[in-house]
Amino acid sequence: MIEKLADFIEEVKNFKAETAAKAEELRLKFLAKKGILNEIFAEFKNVPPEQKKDFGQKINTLKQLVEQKIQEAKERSEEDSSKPADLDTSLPGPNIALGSHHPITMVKNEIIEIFGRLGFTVAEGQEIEDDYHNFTALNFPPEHPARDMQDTFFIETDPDILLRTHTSGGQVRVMEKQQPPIRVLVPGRVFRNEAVSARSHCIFHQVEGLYIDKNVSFADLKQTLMYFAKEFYGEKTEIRLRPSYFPFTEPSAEMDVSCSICGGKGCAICKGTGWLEILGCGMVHPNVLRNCGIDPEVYSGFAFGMGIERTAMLRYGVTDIRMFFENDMKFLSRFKH
Ligand code: 2NM
Repeated sequence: MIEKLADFIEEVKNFKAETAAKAEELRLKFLAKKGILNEIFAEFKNVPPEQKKDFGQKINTLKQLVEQKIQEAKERSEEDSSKPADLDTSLPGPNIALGSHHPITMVKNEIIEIFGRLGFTVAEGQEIEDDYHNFTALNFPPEHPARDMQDTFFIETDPDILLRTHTSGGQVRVMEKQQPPIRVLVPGRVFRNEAVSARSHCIFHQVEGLYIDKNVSFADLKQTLMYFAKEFYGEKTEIRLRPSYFPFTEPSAEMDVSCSICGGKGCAICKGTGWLEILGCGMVHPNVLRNCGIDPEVYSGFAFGMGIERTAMLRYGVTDIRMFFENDMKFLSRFKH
């Protein structure tokens, strides 16, 4: 009997409770009511007195071994259910595909940020405008070519409603509501009835700015736009203004910056001129101020407008404006950082 007990101890020592089912088998075999341990206890009374001590110790050893194996199996199965056996938690995790801002959004935000430092806030305006806010209030004469079907998308059933051709209507709405001082940017999508090509699109984005207060002069306009140019294109950037014409400003100008690609020497991007045309600007026409309920005898102001696509094309070396509207993942992933 003593030898049999020693064999059981050896058996349990070598037993590997790999699964919960095998541990249960072990428990049933040894600890159940009709299990081996109870059988051996029953034998105890037949053991000769001089072997009783040794026998008793061996039963205890066997019982503890069985319980230990079952406990081990239980602990292992708890670990297994919380993590797969072959997971190496020291390895780096899988890459999570992150999106990125659209290049138009990035350029728009940078422009807003630069003018924000000068106290400009943002107004949204509306994409569907009426003739008054898009043209009439802005001093467009009744026969101006921009009012033509050829240039503007009108709502078919109502010739008074149109898709805005610039965001200036948003500035008109700010002026109508608020007396100067006014410092506001209106970014947004605009629409022109034009043929789509690599250089122009019928939908594009603009940021327009407006500054109105007492004694605002053309010198303020120049300094403000020079600050913007140096912040956006770099400290070495130079600006020049060429006379131009817009119905809503007088005088009007177009602003060039020294070519940031060649540093002004002349290259393919600036077509050998050393200059890039980036925005239109001018002093707000007195008629516009008057139309919006601001007294031009008391207040003056400047305004400017720039195309975001054109600015983004120069910044990122994009040669076809249509790429901004394609949602091509290969193109867009270039702007991840
Ligand atoms: C430009 C160029 C020059 C402009 C004018 C106004 C307003 F509402 F104040 F009259 N907003 N934007 C303006 C002036 C826009 O874009 C090339």
